[in-house]
Amino acid sequence: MSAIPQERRIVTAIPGPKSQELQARRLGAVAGGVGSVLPVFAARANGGIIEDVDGNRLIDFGSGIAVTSVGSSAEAVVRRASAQLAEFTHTCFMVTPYEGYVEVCEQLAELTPGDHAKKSALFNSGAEAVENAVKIARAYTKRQAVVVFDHGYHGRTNLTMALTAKNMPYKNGFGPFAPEIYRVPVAYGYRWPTGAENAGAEASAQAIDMIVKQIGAENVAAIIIEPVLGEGGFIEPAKGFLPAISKFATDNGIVFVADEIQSGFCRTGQWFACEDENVVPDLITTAKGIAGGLPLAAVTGRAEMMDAPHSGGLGGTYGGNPVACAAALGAIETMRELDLNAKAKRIEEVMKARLAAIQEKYDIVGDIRGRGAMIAIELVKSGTKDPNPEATGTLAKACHAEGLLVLTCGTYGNVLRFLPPLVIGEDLLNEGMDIIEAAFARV
Ligand code: PLZ
Repeated sequence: MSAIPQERRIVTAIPGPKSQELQARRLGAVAGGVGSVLPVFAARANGGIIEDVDGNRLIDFGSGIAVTSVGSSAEAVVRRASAQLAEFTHTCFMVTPYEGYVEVCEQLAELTPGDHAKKSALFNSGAEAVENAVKIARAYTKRQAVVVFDHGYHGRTNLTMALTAKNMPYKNGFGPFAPEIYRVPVAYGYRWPTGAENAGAEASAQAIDMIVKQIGAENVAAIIIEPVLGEGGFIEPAKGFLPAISKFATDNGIVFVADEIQSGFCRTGQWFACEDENVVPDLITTAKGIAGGLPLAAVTGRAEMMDAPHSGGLGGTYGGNPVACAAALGAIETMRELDLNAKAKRIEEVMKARLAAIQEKYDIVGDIRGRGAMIAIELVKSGTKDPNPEATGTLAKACHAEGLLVLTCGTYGNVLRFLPPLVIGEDLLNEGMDIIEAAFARV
Protein backbone atom coordinates (compact mmCIF):
# COMPACT_ATOMS: atom_id res chain seq x y z
CA MET A 1 0.00 0.00 0.00
CA SER A 2 1.48 3.37 -0.89
CA ALA A 3 1.34 5.45 2.27
CA ILE A 4 0.15 8.77 0.91
CA PRO A 5 -0.44 11.39 3.60
CA GLN A 6 -4.18 11.84 3.88
CA GLU A 7 -3.96 15.57 3.27
CA ARG A 8 -5.03 17.78 0.41
CA ARG A 9 -2.08 19.59 -1.14
CA ILE A 10 -2.15 21.92 -4.12
CA VAL A 11 1.30 22.83 -5.44
CA THR A 12 0.51 23.75 -9.07
CA ALA A 13 -2.42 24.90 -11.14
CA ILE A 14 -4.95 22.09 -11.73
CA PRO A 15 -4.07 20.46 -14.07
CA GLY A 16 -0.36 21.07 -13.50
CA PRO A 17 2.41 21.21 -16.13
CA LYS A 18 3.19 17.47 -16.14
CA SER A 19 -0.49 16.61 -16.47
CA GLN A 20 -0.78 19.09 -19.31
CA GLU A 21 2.17 17.48 -21.07
CA LEU A 22 0.60 14.04 -20.70
CA GLN A 23 -2.74 15.40 -21.86
CA ALA A 24 -1.08 16.68 -25.05
CA ARG A 25 0.40 13.22 -25.66
CA ARG A 26 -2.96 11.66 -24.89
CA LEU A 27 -4.72 13.83 -27.44
CA GLY A 28 -2.34 12.49 -30.08
CA ALA A 29 -2.74 8.83 -29.15
CA VAL A 30 -6.03 8.17 -27.37
CA ALA A 31 -9.33 8.09 -29.25
CA GLY A 32 -11.34 11.26 -28.84
CA GLY A 33 -14.48 9.35 -27.88
CA VAL A 34 -12.94 8.47 -24.52
CA GLY A 35 -13.41 11.46 -22.22
CA SER A 36 -12.04 12.35 -18.77
CA VAL A 37 -13.77 14.33 -16.06
CA LEU A 38 -10.53 16.03 -15.02
CA PRO A 39 -7.34 15.63 -17.07
CA VAL A 40 -5.12 15.37 -14.04
CA PHE A 41 -2.89 12.32 -14.42
CA ALA A 42 -2.74 10.02 -11.43
CA ALA A 43 0.55 8.89 -9.89
CA ARG A 44 -0.64 7.20 -6.69
CA ALA A 45 -3.88 6.85 -4.80
CA ASN A 46 -4.89 5.60 -1.40
CA GLY A 47 -7.64 6.19 1.15
CA GLY A 48 -9.33 9.46 0.32
CA ILE A 49 -6.45 10.93 -1.72
CA ILE A 50 -5.36 10.83 -5.37
CA GLU A 51 -1.85 12.16 -5.92
CA ASP A 52 -1.14 13.45 -9.41
CA VAL A 53 2.07 13.53 -11.44
CA ASP A 54 2.71 17.13 -10.36
CA GLY A 55 2.57 16.22 -6.68
CA ASN A 56 -0.91 17.66 -6.05
CA ARG A 57 -3.05 15.68 -3.64
CA LEU A 58 -6.72 15.72 -4.48
CA ILE A 59 -9.55 14.72 -2.18
CA ASP A 60 -11.40 11.91 -3.90
CA PHE A 61 -15.21 12.18 -3.94
CA GLY A 62 -15.49 9.91 -6.99
CA SER A 63 -13.82 6.55 -6.20
CA GLY A 64 -13.28 6.06 -9.92
CA ILE A 65 -17.09 6.05 -10.28
CA ALA A 66 -17.97 4.06 -7.17
CA VAL A 67 -15.25 1.45 -7.59
CA THR A 68 -12.57 1.99 -4.95
CA SER A 69 -14.84 1.80 -1.91
CA VAL A 70 -12.00 0.17 0.05
CA GLY A 71 -9.51 2.75 -1.28
CA SER A 72 -7.34 2.59 -4.39
CA SER A 73 -4.59 0.50 -2.84
CA ALA A 74 -6.23 -1.29 0.07
CA GLU A 75 -3.80 -3.47 1.99
CA ALA A 76 -5.75 -6.72 1.65
CA VAL A 77 -6.42 -6.12 -2.06
CA VAL A 78 -2.78 -5.42 -2.82
CA ARG A 79 -1.57 -8.33 -0.69
CA ARG A 80 -3.90 -10.93 -2.13
CA ALA A 81 -3.71 -9.71 -5.74
CA SER A 82 0.12 -9.52 -5.60
CA ALA A 83 0.37 -13.04 -4.17
CA GLN A 84 -1.92 -14.35 -6.92
CA LEU A 85 0.00 -12.41 -9.58
CA ALA A 86 3.16 -14.24 -8.56
CA GLU A 87 1.44 -17.65 -8.69
CA PHE A 88 -0.30 -17.36 -12.05
CA THR A 89 -2.02 -14.55 -13.95
CA HIS A 90 -4.42 -16.57 -16.03
CA THR A 91 -5.43 -20.05 -17.04
CA CYS A 92 -8.97 -19.26 -18.20
CA PHE A 93 -11.63 -20.65 -15.87
CA MET A 94 -13.21 -22.38 -18.88
CA VAL A 95 -9.95 -24.26 -19.50
CA THR A 96 -8.48 -25.07 -16.09
CA PRO A 97 -10.44 -23.67 -13.14
CA TYR A 98 -9.02 -22.31 -9.88
CA GLU A 99 -10.22 -21.85 -6.31
CA GLY A 100 -10.47 -18.03 -6.20
CA TYR A 101 -13.34 -18.01 -8.69
CA VAL A 102 -15.29 -20.54 -6.64
CA GLU A 103 -14.60 -18.64 -3.43
CA VAL A 104 -15.87 -15.35 -4.89
CA CYS A 105 -19.07 -17.13 -5.98
CA GLU A 106 -19.45 -18.58 -2.47
CA GLN A 107 -19.04 -15.11 -0.98
CA LEU A 108 -21.59 -13.67 -3.40
CA ALA A 109 -24.10 -16.36 -2.40
CA GLU A 110 -23.59 -15.45 1.23
CA LEU A 111 -23.67 -11.65 0.88
CA THR A 112 -26.53 -11.11 -1.59
CA PRO A 113 -30.13 -10.88 -0.33
CA GLY A 114 -32.26 -14.00 0.18
CA ASP A 115 -31.51 -17.40 1.69
CA HIS A 116 -32.45 -19.46 -1.38
CA ALA A 117 -29.85 -21.59 -3.20
CA LYS A 118 -27.69 -19.26 -5.33
CA LYS A 119 -25.06 -19.55 -8.01
CA SER A 120 -22.89 -16.99 -9.79
CA ALA A 121 -20.99 -16.46 -13.02
CA LEU A 122 -18.10 -13.98 -13.26
CA PHE A 123 -17.31 -11.48 -15.99
CA ASN A 124 -15.10 -8.43 -16.60
CA SER A 125 -17.34 -5.39 -16.68
CA GLY A 126 -20.71 -4.23 -15.50
CA ALA A 127 -22.10 -4.15 -19.03
CA GLU A 128 -21.03 -7.74 -19.56
CA ALA A 129 -22.76 -8.79 -16.35
CA VAL A 130 -26.01 -7.12 -17.45
CA GLU A 131 -25.79 -8.74 -20.90
CA ASN A 132 -25.40 -12.11 -19.25
CA ALA A 133 -28.29 -11.51 -16.86
CA VAL A 134 -30.45 -11.02 -19.96
CA LYS A 135 -29.12 -14.24 -21.51
CA ILE A 136 -29.85 -16.16 -18.33
CA ALA A 137 -33.35 -14.69 -17.96
CA ARG A 138 -34.19 -15.47 -21.59
CA ALA A 139 -32.87 -19.03 -21.30
CA TYR A 140 -34.84 -19.58 -18.09
CA THR A 141 -38.17 -18.07 -19.16
CA LYS A 142 -37.96 -18.86 -22.89
CA ARG A 143 -39.29 -15.32 -23.39
CA GLN A 144 -37.63 -12.37 -25.08
CA ALA A 145 -38.86 -8.97 -23.88
CA VAL A 146 -36.80 -6.98 -21.40
CA VAL A 147 -38.26 -4.09 -19.39
CA VAL A 148 -36.10 -1.21 -18.20
CA PHE A 149 -36.82 2.22 -16.74
CA ASP A 150 -36.64 5.92 -17.46
CA HIS A 151 -33.28 7.33 -16.33
CA GLY A 152 -31.76 3.83 -16.21
CA TYR A 153 -28.12 3.15 -17.06
CA HIS A 154 -26.77 -0.31 -17.80
CA GLY A 155 -23.68 0.10 -19.99
CA ARG A 156 -22.18 0.92 -23.37
CA THR A 157 -22.24 -2.40 -25.27
CA ASN A 158 -24.91 -2.83 -27.91
CA LEU A 159 -27.50 -4.57 -25.75
CA THR A 160 -26.79 -2.40 -22.71
CA MET A 161 -26.92 0.80 -24.79
CA ALA A 162 -30.43 -0.26 -25.72
CA LEU A 163 -31.19 -0.78 -22.02
CA THR A 164 -29.77 2.64 -21.14
CA ALA A 165 -32.20 5.55 -21.24
CA LYS A 166 -30.08 8.57 -22.07
CA ASN A 167 -29.13 9.34 -25.67
CA MET A 168 -26.15 11.69 -25.23
CA PRO A 169 -23.40 10.72 -24.78
CA TYR A 170 -24.14 7.00 -24.59
CA LYS A 171 -26.17 6.14 -27.68
CA ASN A 172 -26.17 8.99 -30.17
CA GLY A 173 -25.11 7.73 -33.59
CA PHE A 174 -24.36 4.21 -32.34
CA GLY A 175 -27.53 2.41 -33.41
CA PRO A 176 -29.24 0.26 -34.51
CA PHE A 177 -29.98 -1.07 -31.06
CA ALA A 178 -31.01 -4.50 -29.85
CA PRO A 179 -34.73 -5.27 -30.20
CA GLU A 180 -37.29 -6.32 -27.58
CA ILE A 181 -36.33 -3.65 -25.05
CA TYR A 182 -39.18 -1.66 -23.45
CA ARG A 183 -38.88 1.38 -21.21
CA VAL A 184 -41.39 2.30 -18.50
CA PRO A 185 -41.62 5.11 -15.90
CA VAL A 186 -39.73 5.10 -12.62
CA ALA A 187 -40.83 6.72 -9.34
CA TYR A 188 -38.62 9.82 -9.50
CA GLY A 189 -39.99 11.53 -6.39
CA TYR A 190 -38.57 15.01 -6.94
CA ARG A 191 -40.01 15.26 -10.45
CA TRP A 192 -43.20 13.22 -10.06
CA PRO A 193 -46.08 15.44 -11.26
CA THR A 194 -48.42 14.72 -8.32
CA GLY A 195 -45.66 14.85 -5.69
CA ALA A 196 -43.08 12.53 -4.18
CA GLU A 197 -45.59 10.99 -1.76
CA ASN A 198 -47.63 9.61 -4.66
CA ALA A 199 -44.73 8.57 -6.85
CA GLY A 200 -44.26 5.02 -5.55
CA ALA A 201 -47.85 3.92 -6.03
CA GLU A 202 -48.59 5.87 -9.22
CA ALA A 203 -45.37 5.08 -11.06
CA SER A 204 -45.56 1.37 -10.28
CA ALA A 205 -49.19 1.27 -11.43
CA GLN A 206 -48.27 3.07 -14.66
CA ALA A 207 -45.25 0.87 -15.29
CA ILE A 208 -47.23 -2.32 -14.71
CA ASP A 209 -50.10 -1.09 -16.87
CA MET A 210 -47.70 -0.36 -19.72
CA ILE A 211 -46.07 -3.76 -19.42
CA VAL A 212 -49.42 -5.56 -19.45
CA LYS A 213 -50.98 -3.47 -22.24
CA GLN A 214 -48.03 -2.90 -24.52
CA ILE A 215 -45.91 -6.05 -24.15
CA GLY A 216 -47.97 -8.67 -22.32
CA ALA A 217 -46.53 -9.93 -19.04
CA GLU A 218 -46.28 -13.44 -20.51
CA ASN A 219 -43.72 -12.17 -23.05
CA VAL A 220 -41.40 -10.54 -20.55
CA ALA A 221 -38.19 -12.38 -19.66
CA ALA A 222 -36.72 -9.80 -17.29
CA ILE A 223 -37.33 -6.52 -15.55
CA ILE A 224 -34.01 -4.78 -14.82
CA ILE A 225 -33.69 -1.89 -12.41
CA GLU A 226 -31.01 -0.13 -10.40
CA PRO A 227 -32.28 0.03 -6.79
CA VAL A 228 -30.70 3.49 -6.71
CA LEU A 229 -30.40 4.82 -10.26
CA GLY A 230 -26.79 5.91 -10.71
CA GLU A 231 -25.86 7.72 -13.91
CA GLY A 232 -29.49 8.85 -14.23
CA GLY A 233 -29.08 11.10 -11.19
CA PHE A 234 -28.89 9.07 -7.96
CA ILE A 235 -32.64 8.62 -8.05
CA GLU A 236 -33.99 6.54 -5.20
CA PRO A 237 -37.27 5.11 -6.47
CA ALA A 238 -39.97 6.37 -4.09
CA LYS A 239 -40.92 3.93 -1.34
CA GLY A 240 -43.15 1.12 -2.49
CA PHE A 241 -42.02 1.21 -6.10
CA LEU A 242 -39.38 -1.54 -5.98
CA PRO A 243 -41.50 -3.95 -3.91
CA ALA A 244 -44.47 -3.45 -6.26
CA ILE A 245 -42.41 -4.09 -9.39
CA SER A 246 -40.65 -7.05 -7.80
CA LYS A 247 -43.99 -8.58 -6.75
CA PHE A 248 -45.42 -8.06 -10.23
CA ALA A 249 -42.40 -9.86 -11.69
CA THR A 250 -42.74 -12.79 -9.31
CA ASP A 251 -46.51 -13.08 -9.89
CA ASN A 252 -45.93 -13.23 -13.65
CA GLY A 253 -42.92 -15.52 -13.92
CA ILE A 254 -40.64 -12.62 -14.88
CA VAL A 255 -37.03 -12.60 -13.71
CA PHE A 256 -36.48 -9.54 -11.50
CA VAL A 257 -32.92 -8.27 -11.94
CA ALA A 258 -31.38 -5.72 -9.56
CA ASP A 259 -28.49 -3.93 -11.24
CA GLU A 260 -26.37 -3.16 -8.17
CA ILE A 261 -23.24 -2.43 -10.16
CA GLN A 262 -23.02 1.10 -8.75
CA SER A 263 -25.10 0.75 -5.57
CA GLY A 264 -23.73 -2.55 -4.29
CA PHE A 265 -21.01 -3.63 -1.88
CA CYS A 266 -21.59 -1.30 1.09
CA ARG A 267 -21.92 1.82 -1.06
CA THR A 268 -25.37 2.71 0.31
CA GLY A 269 -24.66 1.54 3.87
CA GLN A 270 -25.90 -1.98 3.17
CA TRP A 271 -24.31 -4.79 1.25
CA PHE A 272 -26.93 -4.15 -1.43
CA ALA A 273 -29.31 -1.22 -1.84
CA CYS A 274 -32.37 -3.41 -2.47
CA GLU A 275 -32.16 -4.59 1.15
CA ASP A 276 -33.59 -1.23 2.15
CA GLU A 277 -37.12 -2.34 1.24
CA ASN A 278 -36.49 -6.04 1.77
CA VAL A 279 -36.58 -6.72 -1.95
CA VAL A 280 -35.02 -10.06 -2.87
CA PRO A 281 -34.05 -10.02 -6.54
CA ASP A 282 -33.99 -13.17 -8.64
CA LEU A 283 -30.72 -12.07 -10.23
CA ILE A 284 -28.32 -9.39 -9.09
CA THR A 285 -25.55 -7.85 -11.19
CA THR A 286 -22.44 -6.54 -9.46
CA ALA A 287 -19.12 -4.99 -10.55
CA LYS A 288 -17.29 -1.78 -9.56
CA GLY A 289 -16.90 -2.02 -5.76
CA ILE A 290 -16.57 -5.80 -5.80
CA ALA A 291 -12.81 -6.00 -6.42
CA GLY A 292 -11.19 -2.82 -5.12
CA GLY A 293 -10.43 -1.53 -8.63
CA LEU A 294 -9.61 -4.69 -10.56
CA PRO A 295 -11.99 -5.54 -13.38
CA LEU A 296 -14.51 -8.08 -12.14
CA ALA A 297 -18.27 -8.42 -12.45
CA ALA A 298 -20.83 -11.01 -11.53
CA VAL A 299 -24.34 -12.26 -12.03
CA THR A 300 -25.66 -13.96 -8.90
CA GLY A 301 -29.08 -15.50 -8.60
CA ARG A 302 -31.46 -18.33 -7.96
CA ALA A 303 -29.66 -21.57 -8.72
CA GLU A 304 -32.39 -22.88 -11.03
CA MET A 305 -32.25 -19.69 -13.10
CA MET A 306 -28.46 -19.52 -13.18
CA ASP A 307 -28.38 -23.14 -14.36
CA ALA A 308 -30.87 -22.55 -17.19
CA PRO A 309 -28.31 -21.82 -19.94
CA HIS A 310 -26.73 -24.92 -21.48
CA SER A 311 -23.17 -25.83 -20.48
CA GLY A 312 -20.78 -23.63 -22.45
CA GLY A 313 -23.48 -20.99 -22.97
CA LEU A 314 -21.87 -18.51 -20.57
CA GLY A 315 -18.27 -17.45 -20.25
CA GLY A 316 -15.48 -15.40 -21.79
CA THR A 317 -11.69 -15.61 -21.90
CA TYR A 318 -10.98 -13.39 -18.90
CA GLY A 319 -14.20 -13.68 -16.88
CA GLY A 320 -13.29 -14.16 -13.22
CA ASN A 321 -9.58 -13.59 -13.80
CA PRO A 322 -7.62 -15.06 -10.85
CA VAL A 323 -5.93 -11.76 -9.91
CA ALA A 324 -9.28 -9.96 -9.98
CA CYS A 325 -10.82 -12.73 -7.85
CA ALA A 326 -8.00 -12.45 -5.31
CA ALA A 327 -8.57 -8.69 -5.23
CA ALA A 328 -12.29 -9.23 -4.68
CA LEU A 329 -11.62 -11.51 -1.73
CA GLY A 330 -9.34 -8.81 -0.33
CA ALA A 331 -11.97 -6.13 -0.88
CA ILE A 332 -14.70 -8.19 0.78
CA GLU A 333 -12.36 -8.96 3.70
CA THR A 334 -11.75 -5.20 4.08
CA MET A 335 -15.46 -4.39 3.94
CA ARG A 336 -16.17 -6.87 6.71
CA GLU A 337 -13.18 -5.98 8.89
CA LEU A 338 -13.63 -2.22 8.72
CA ASP A 339 -17.44 -2.47 8.78
CA LEU A 340 -17.72 -0.27 5.72
CA ASN A 341 -21.52 -0.33 5.88
CA ALA A 342 -21.28 1.63 9.11
CA LYS A 343 -18.73 3.96 7.52
CA ALA A 344 -21.06 4.61 4.59
CA LYS A 345 -23.89 5.47 6.97
CA ARG A 346 -21.63 7.89 8.83
CA ILE A 347 -20.63 9.54 5.54
CA GLU A 348 -24.33 10.03 4.76
CA GLU A 349 -24.88 11.66 8.13
CA VAL A 350 -22.00 14.10 7.71
CA MET A 351 -22.73 14.92 4.07
CA LYS A 352 -26.47 15.35 4.39
CA ALA A 353 -26.09 17.70 7.37
CA ARG A 354 -23.57 19.81 5.48
CA LEU A 355 -25.66 19.79 2.30
CA ALA A 356 -28.81 20.78 4.19
CA ALA A 357 -26.95 23.84 5.47
CA ILE A 358 -25.95 24.70 1.90
CA GLN A 359 -29.54 24.23 0.69
CA GLU A 360 -30.74 26.70 3.34
CA LYS A 361 -28.57 29.38 1.77
CA TYR A 362 -28.84 28.55 -1.93
CA ASP A 363 -32.18 27.86 -3.53
CA ILE A 364 -30.59 26.30 -6.60
CA VAL A 365 -30.22 23.13 -4.52
CA GLY A 366 -33.53 21.53 -5.50
CA ASP A 367 -33.05 18.14 -3.91
CA ILE A 368 -30.61 16.32 -1.63
CA ARG A 369 -30.78 12.56 -1.95
CA GLY A 370 -29.05 9.23 -1.92
CA ARG A 371 -27.98 6.81 0.75
CA GLY A 372 -24.71 6.00 2.45
CA ALA A 373 -21.76 7.23 0.43
CA MET A 374 -23.90 7.58 -2.70
CA ILE A 375 -25.16 11.12 -2.18
CA ALA A 376 -26.17 13.80 -4.68
CA ILE A 377 -27.73 17.21 -5.04
CA GLU A 378 -29.96 18.14 -7.95
CA LEU A 379 -29.43 21.72 -9.10
CA VAL A 380 -32.24 23.84 -10.51
CA LYS A 381 -32.76 27.41 -11.60
CA SER A 382 -33.75 29.74 -8.76
CA GLY A 383 -37.37 29.43 -7.76
CA THR A 384 -38.14 26.66 -10.29
CA LYS A 385 -37.49 22.97 -10.89
CA ASP A 386 -35.86 23.70 -14.25
CA PRO A 387 -32.60 21.76 -14.49
CA ASN A 388 -29.47 23.84 -14.04
CA PRO A 389 -26.64 21.98 -15.80
CA GLU A 390 -24.65 25.25 -16.14
CA ALA A 391 -24.38 25.75 -12.37
CA THR A 392 -23.62 22.04 -11.98
CA GLY A 393 -20.68 22.26 -14.38
CA THR A 394 -19.40 25.49 -12.85
CA LEU A 395 -19.57 24.09 -9.32
CA ALA A 396 -17.76 20.90 -10.35
CA LYS A 397 -15.00 22.94 -12.01
CA ALA A 398 -14.68 25.18 -8.96
CA CYS A 399 -14.23 22.10 -6.77
CA HIS A 400 -11.67 20.61 -9.14
CA ALA A 401 -9.62 23.80 -9.08
CA GLU A 402 -9.42 23.53 -5.28
CA GLY A 403 -8.35 19.90 -5.37
CA LEU A 404 -11.67 18.17 -4.75
CA LEU A 405 -12.63 15.58 -7.33
CA VAL A 406 -16.43 15.52 -7.75
CA LEU A 407 -18.53 14.00 -10.52
CA THR A 408 -21.77 15.00 -12.18
CA CYS A 409 -24.59 12.85 -13.50
CA GLY A 410 -28.31 12.97 -14.26
CA THR A 411 -30.48 12.79 -17.35
CA TYR A 412 -30.43 16.59 -17.43
CA GLY A 413 -26.75 16.88 -16.44
CA ASN A 414 -27.77 18.81 -13.33
CA VAL A 415 -26.75 16.47 -10.54
CA LEU A 416 -23.57 16.82 -8.52
CA ARG A 417 -22.75 13.42 -7.05
CA PHE A 418 -20.49 12.37 -4.24
CA LEU A 419 -18.98 8.89 -4.08
CA PRO A 420 -16.06 9.05 -1.66
CA PRO A 421 -14.12 5.90 -0.84
CA LEU A 422 -15.79 4.44 2.24
CA VAL A 423 -12.42 4.50 4.03
CA ILE A 424 -12.05 8.28 3.70
CA GLY A 425 -11.14 10.05 6.95
CA GLU A 426 -13.74 12.33 8.47
CA ASP A 427 -11.40 15.33 8.34
CA LEU A 428 -11.00 14.93 4.57
CA LEU A 429 -14.73 14.44 4.20
CA ASN A 430 -15.40 17.69 6.01
CA GLU A 431 -12.68 19.50 4.11
CA GLY A 432 -14.33 18.35 0.89
CA MET A 433 -17.65 19.70 2.11
CA ASP A 434 -15.95 23.01 2.99
CA ILE A 435 -14.73 23.23 -0.61
CA ILE A 436 -18.23 22.54 -1.94
CA GLU A 437 -19.67 25.22 0.33
CA ALA A 438 -17.02 27.71 -0.78
CA ALA A 439 -17.75 26.85 -4.42
CA PHE A 440 -21.40 27.76 -3.89
CA ALA A 441 -20.38 31.07 -2.37
CA ARG A 442 -18.33 31.87 -5.45
CA VAL A 443 -20.81 30.72 -8.13
N1 PLZ B 1 -24.88 -0.66 -14.54
C1 PLZ B 1 -25.81 0.63 -12.69
O1 PLZ B 1 -23.50 2.25 -12.99
C2 PLZ B 1 -21.42 1.79 -14.91
C3 PLZ B 1 -20.43 4.33 -16.30
C4 PLZ B 1 -19.44 5.35 -16.67
P1 PLZ B 1 -19.23 -1.02 -16.80
N2 PLZ B 1 -21.54 3.14 -14.50
C5 PLZ B 1 -20.45 4.04 -14.85
C6 PLZ B 1 -19.41 5.58 -18.14
O2 PLZ B 1 -19.70 6.71 -18.54
O3 PLZ B 1 -19.10 4.65 -18.89
C7 PLZ B 1 -22.63 0.92 -14.76
C8 PLZ B 1 -23.63 1.19 -13.79
C9 PLZ B 1 -24.75 0.37 -13.71
C10 PLZ B 1 -23.95 -0.96 -15.45
C11 PLZ B 1 -22.80 -0.20 -15.59
C12 PLZ B 1 -21.79 -0.59 -16.61
O4 PLZ B 1 -20.63 -1.01 -16.00
O5 PLZ B 1 -18.29 -1.73 -15.88
O6 PLZ B 1 -18.89 0.42 -17.06
O7 PLZ B 1 -19.48 -1.77 -18.06
